Amino acid sequence: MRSFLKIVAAAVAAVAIPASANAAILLGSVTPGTNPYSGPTPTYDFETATPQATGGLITNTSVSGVSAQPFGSSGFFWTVGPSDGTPGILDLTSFGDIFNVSFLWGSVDAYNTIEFLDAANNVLASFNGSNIFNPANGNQTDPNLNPLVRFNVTGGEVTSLARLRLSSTSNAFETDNFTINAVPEPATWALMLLGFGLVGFGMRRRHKFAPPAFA
Ligand SMILES: [Ca+2]
Ligand SMILES: [Ca+2]
Repeated sequence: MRSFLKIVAAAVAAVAIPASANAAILLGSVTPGTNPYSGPTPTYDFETATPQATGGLITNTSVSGVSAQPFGSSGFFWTVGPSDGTPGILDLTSFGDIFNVSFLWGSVDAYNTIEFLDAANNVLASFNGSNIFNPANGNQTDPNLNPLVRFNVTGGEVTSLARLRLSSTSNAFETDNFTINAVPEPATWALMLLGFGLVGFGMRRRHKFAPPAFA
């Protein structure tokens, strides 16, 4: 049991990454989109109720001049803009440490903005469509303008990132297939460690009360 506790202590120490002076949220990669989508298995594909996403509109219908389903997206997608509502918020507080976030950004426009916020709505990082591709002209079929974008989270932002805020001053900022690479929040960790502890205790008990062997 003592060695088990040592392992748990080491694991907890490994998870507790100290804040870095270079803490940042950086654009990690922009991968031209494919049809059908071929990125990581999404955390949120909007095919079921997604209460984590508020504002904007979750729809499966493109509307000319308002919003277009991202190239490679299937079913429902999330659109943010003057016609559908802006901003849109994706709540990430059910996650603990977050290491990266990726999603399908459809018909990238220069006037699309994504902000990474902490729990007090301080802006940790901000990117617009021109940071993704130039010219960001909203083309609805060009893979370069319908890419899988991935943002890497480092340092203290790993723990402080609480939500995404998508906004667009014209129609529209369309997305699908958000993938959140994270570990469970601390309360969930505590439950998991308790579970491991109970398993270990059960194994000890079984060992202790094993019937004596006769030779
Ligand atoms: Ca979808
Ligand atoms: Ca667009």
